[in-house]
Order: sequence, then structure tokens, then C-alpha cells
Amino acid sequence: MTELSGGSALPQERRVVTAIPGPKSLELQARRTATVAGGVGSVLPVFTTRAGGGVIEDVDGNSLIDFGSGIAVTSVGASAEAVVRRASAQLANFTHTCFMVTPYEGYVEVCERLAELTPGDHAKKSALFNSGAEAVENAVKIARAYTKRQAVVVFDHGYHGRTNLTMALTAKNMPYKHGFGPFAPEVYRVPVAYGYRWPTGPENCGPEAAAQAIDQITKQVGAENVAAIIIEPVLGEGGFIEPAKGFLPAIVKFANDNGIVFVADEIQSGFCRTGQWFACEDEGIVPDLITTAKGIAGGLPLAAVTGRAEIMDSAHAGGLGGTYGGNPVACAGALGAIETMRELDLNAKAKRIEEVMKGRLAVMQEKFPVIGDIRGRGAMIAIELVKDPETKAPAPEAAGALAKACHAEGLLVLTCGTYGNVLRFLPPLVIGEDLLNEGLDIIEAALGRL
Ligand code: PLZ
Repeated sequence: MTELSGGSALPQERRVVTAIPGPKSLELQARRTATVAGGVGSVLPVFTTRAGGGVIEDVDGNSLIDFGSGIAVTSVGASAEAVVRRASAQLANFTHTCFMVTPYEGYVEVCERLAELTPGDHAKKSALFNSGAEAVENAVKIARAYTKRQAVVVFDHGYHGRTNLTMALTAKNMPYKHGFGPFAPEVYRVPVAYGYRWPTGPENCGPEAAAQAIDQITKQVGAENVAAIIIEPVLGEGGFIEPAKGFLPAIVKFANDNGIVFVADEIQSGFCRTGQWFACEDEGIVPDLITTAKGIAGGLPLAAVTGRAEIMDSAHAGGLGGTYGGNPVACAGALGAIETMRELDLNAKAKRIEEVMKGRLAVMQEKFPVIGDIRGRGAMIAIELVKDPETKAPAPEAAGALAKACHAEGLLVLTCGTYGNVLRFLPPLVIGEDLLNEGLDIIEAALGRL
């Protein structure tokens, strides 16, 4: 069935006409292997020709249902009308001047939108960058300049990027850090409230994990040495872990009481993904700084640090920047993406996606004990797969096999998690409900064959 979605002109249908990957993709893959560095992987090597709404078309004429959004980026679709229109107009006017050389309005407008949309009604300022990792690095620079302290606290299962400092902040060795050290100093990792795996159960997890984390910070680092505490309000790469209730507010209170800058890394969870503009709104948290990227610009590379004006202004003039940060085409894309999120009420769409997905996944869990846990919010939903629901032994092989089975049927899904046993679903928020259900049918059938 055909339906138009998110301003995309692409037929919104699944179409599998060859093996996946097909012959043309295999040919391109051979060329790629000869010339692209082996360290750069691809989840599914089908080469893309067009993408939009809830689908990705490949060189062999297949049309895949997209449950990945390019890792939580194309929330408005990969060719959203307002993004294409605004970015194209900007391209024709000028591609670049460098904001540090001669500025332009689009950059300022994006910062105005960020001030409106991020939590809290205090005075806010922003600085724009190219990638999520770059935003996180700059949040650390700003927090250190403001506090005149050095230590940075992060959490088990956290992910913040692949640059040297952000590798140090990221928890998981393989594939992100292995062999790439030495890592940046003054980074300390403490427990997070992972309800499903908390020894005394999810009910006790929030306060207990917070007490442990705070105890480790005070005893091992010293609160007065800590510049920043950085956390993803829903942990992404680590396995779509929602910190158990009470954990985040306790950590925020500790940060506030001790003059520590609290940084919410909303690079994956932000911009309507969880059914709110930002996931930290769920427990009424107002971060001192917030890092954003991915969903902000409808697929164009843009990232930001937004926060309390007095903190953001603590870096000396000229201390922050970069050649391309806040590129005018990316800013135009962001303004188009934000316009689309507001016009289509994508927070409501994300909540509807959660309702459909969780409803169907709960039915699957009854039938298939391999589904240990269903979690996430909005259009950031995951299932954690286990060998046995009692022992909760992780089942990464099952996650890999399921992903492969879905790919073969024309459904793009991603895995994640410290143990590699989480199947995650991140559809574009503009996906049609028929495609969403068709994708869930494929998952259900694949679970049945597992
Ligand atoms: N912070 C919370 O999710 C990027 C990484 C994919 P960049 N996540 C996807 C991969 O394997 O590289 C991410 C994130 C959070 C920071 C980042 C880093 O954002 O734009 O990839 O640098």
C-alpha cells in the first residue's frame, strides 16, 4: 500500500525484489572493500539511492522499512520537505563563510530555537558544532572553564563519542576504544540505575544506584574536584536504559549542592524522539548544559551545547569554535526540521509509536521468553534478549540472528547494549502506522523462527 509521509515523495511501501543485499549492492560493496578503510563498518551493506518517510530505497530497487533513522537522526524523515526546501535555498545563497569570520542569521536563529525548546526558563546561550562528540567535548571545556575544576564523572553503559576525550567518557571497550588508548585523564565512571539488572530489583534501583554513585564520587574523586557530571537521560548505545525513577533527580541535586555542572547528553534522546522535546523533561530535570545533535537537523551535520548563560559565557572570547561549526546549510536544515516537528506534532507521533510498539511487543513477550525486557520511551524502544528470563544471561547471538532475519525481509533494525543483546527500534517519527505494523509483523515472525 502506498501512502505519503513526512513530505516524502517516495512510495511508502516495503518492496523486496532481490536478495538483501542485492547484486548491485554486492558490486558496490566489493569496490568499497577495496578502497574504504576496514575500520568503518556498516550494519547492512545495501547501497542507498533515496530515503524518506519510513523507507530506504536501494540500488537494486528494494524498499526497506526503516527502524533505524540513521541512528536516531532522520526523525522528520530523510528528505523532509521543509529541510530540503530551506537547505536548498541556503545552498544557492552561500555554502559557508565560517561563523567566526562573518556571521549569518541562521546560526542565531538555531540558538534562539534551542533557548525556547530546552528545559528551564533561565537565560540560555548556545554554541554550534558539527558532531555529537564535538558537542560533548565542548561541554567539558565549558564546564572546566566555569568551575576551574578538572574531573568529569560519567556512568556505566554511557556512550558519548569516538574522539579521544569522548572515548574516555564512553564505557564500552569493543568496538569503540579497543587499542586506541591512552585515553584522556580525569574521567571517572560510576554506577547507573539499570533497573532490569539491579540486584535488589527495579523498585529499589533508583535511590540505591544514586547512593552508590554519590558515594563513589565523594570518596574516590571528591565533589569539590568535579567540573561536570554527564549522563544520557535515556542511555542509547548502552542499551536504551532508562535510569530507574529517582536516580536522575538525586544526581542533579548532588550536582547542584556541590557546584558541579550537570550535563544532559540528549544527542540520541532529544528532539521529540522520546515523545518530549527532551527526555530529561520526564522527571522535570533542568540541566545546566544540554548537548544535542542527530535529530536536530533532519540529517545534516549539526550539534549544539546549550545552557545557563553564565556558564556558557565562562569560556574566554575566541575559546570556542571550529571552521564548520554551525554551517549555514546545516542551520537551515535544523530550522526546517524544527518547523516540521512543530507542524506535525512529532511528540504526539512518538507517543503513538510507543503505544503501538509496546502493545505488540508485550504480546510477543508472552510467547517468546527470549524477550527479557521491553523498555524505552516514544520512538526509542528496545527489547533486551536473554537466554533465560530467570538468570537474565544476555543473548547477543539471538539479537544478531533476529536483526539478520529482519534485514533479509526488508526491515532495517539495529542492535545495541553493553552485552550486544538489545534490539532497538528508532523509526522516523513520520513513519506511517501501516509500515510500523508491517515491521512489527516481521519481528514477530522472525522471533517465531528463532
Ligand atoms: N552522545 C548519546 O548517541 C552517537 C554512535 C554510532 P556523533 N551515537 C551513535 C557510532 O557507532 O559511532 C552519540 C550518542 C550520544 C554522543 C554521540 C556521538 O555523536 O555525532 O556520532 O559524534
